[in-house]
Amino acid sequence: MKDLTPKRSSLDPIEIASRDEIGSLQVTRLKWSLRHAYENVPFYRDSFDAAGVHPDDLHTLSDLARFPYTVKNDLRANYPFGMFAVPREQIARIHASSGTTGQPTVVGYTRNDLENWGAVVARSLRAAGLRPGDLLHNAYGYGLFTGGLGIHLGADALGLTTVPISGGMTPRQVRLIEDFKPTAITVTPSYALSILDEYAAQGLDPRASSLDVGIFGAEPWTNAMRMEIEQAFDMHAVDIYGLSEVMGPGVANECVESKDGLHIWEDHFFPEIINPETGAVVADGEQGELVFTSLTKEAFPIIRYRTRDLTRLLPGTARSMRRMEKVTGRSDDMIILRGVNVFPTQIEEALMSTTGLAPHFQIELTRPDRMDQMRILCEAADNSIGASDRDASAKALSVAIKQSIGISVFVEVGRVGAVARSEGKAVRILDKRPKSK
Ligand code: DLL
Repeated sequence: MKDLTPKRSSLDPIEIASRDEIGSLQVTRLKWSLRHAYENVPFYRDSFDAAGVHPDDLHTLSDLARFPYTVKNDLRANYPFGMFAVPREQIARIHASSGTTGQPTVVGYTRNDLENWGAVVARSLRAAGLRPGDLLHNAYGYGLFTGGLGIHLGADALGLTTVPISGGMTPRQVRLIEDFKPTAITVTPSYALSILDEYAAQGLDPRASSLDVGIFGAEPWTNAMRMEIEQAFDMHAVDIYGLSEVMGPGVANECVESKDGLHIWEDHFFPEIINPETGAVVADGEQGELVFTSLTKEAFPIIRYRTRDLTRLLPGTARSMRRMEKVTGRSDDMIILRGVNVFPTQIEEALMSTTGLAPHFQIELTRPDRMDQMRILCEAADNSIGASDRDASAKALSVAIKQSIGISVFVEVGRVGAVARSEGKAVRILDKRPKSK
């Protein structure tokens, strides 16, 4: 793999500024953001008033803990434009979450917001090893989802040549990678695996492709998956994180030279980790739920937003800004199986350590006889693997899961193609348990 470490002189000065400098910028910006939200969004005025706090009460970063949290339901309750802090005419762009569970969540950006978004995504792509003139194959979905258009903004800001292919039509993805010879691909890790399958289907060698780096996010993925993808494509695989409510992709990104967690672009997004049960802020280094406050957003300021993503904060390494560890999962995706907490990422890790299996999987939950059961649907690495070897792999995986997580599960290993493929975010959990009333 190529050394893609960016030149220090190409970084934004704030990326390598002292902690004092970053902290004082954050205090100044936080004061602005709290006031902006309070004065322009009735929801924030009401919620601050109800909590008995005022933007003037913030003097240091730790004072932020006195302010109330914002949750997804607050955004839903203010559908569609109630959380906007500027008149609708000043909104340059609207994105929305797919809203699988009812009301979609709508977010907006002013022109300045789009510029800042482009700047943090450009910073993310540069951290991943890209430089002006590189060719990018952008396979995140374009549309209301922030992935495609968000990456595109950053690619423009960095000066890349962008192929806005979006997700889907997998044979064409391979064709254009082979013909256009991109340096990098931006895509969900699960869709990268579908593209990898298509390489095999076309009898092409992915290691011979032009790709030097893949920038993967929008869903949890493990270091074991990183190794698998890096090995398969002979390229770097780095993690990009973000969420629509806070901006979109580019809230945090891994540096290609260290790959040790994602540096949070703390000059725009202030992170906290809280205990999800008590709501108390926990110290850096401790696991919990990630909470973000925007520092510069005009159209859609977001104060202490509970992301439901579980991780921990770590000190800076390749950059001065703090890192978040790879996300373990969302609290909503945590399965409690007979009293044991399980995340799909733990299943992924066990799967990757078992031989003879492809990296695709789904988790099916059922409740026969009032007891929850978990079935892991996965598939053989290739079709030359016969039924008895597939059974042996199934056994090996259930033993690995029993040993590492402590739960008994059924494993079904099908032939190649048995598991539904993703073109964007993978659906990991099929919950077939009766809905509790
Ligand atoms: O997924 C933004 C994005 C697009 C990030 C492309 C990276 C690349 P949403 O659709 O609002 O936005 O979903 C946000 O996805 O709260 C996490 O649960 C999950 N997520 C995003 N990035 C990662 C990641 C985009 N790198 C939700 N690792 C977040 C784990 C991630 N989970």
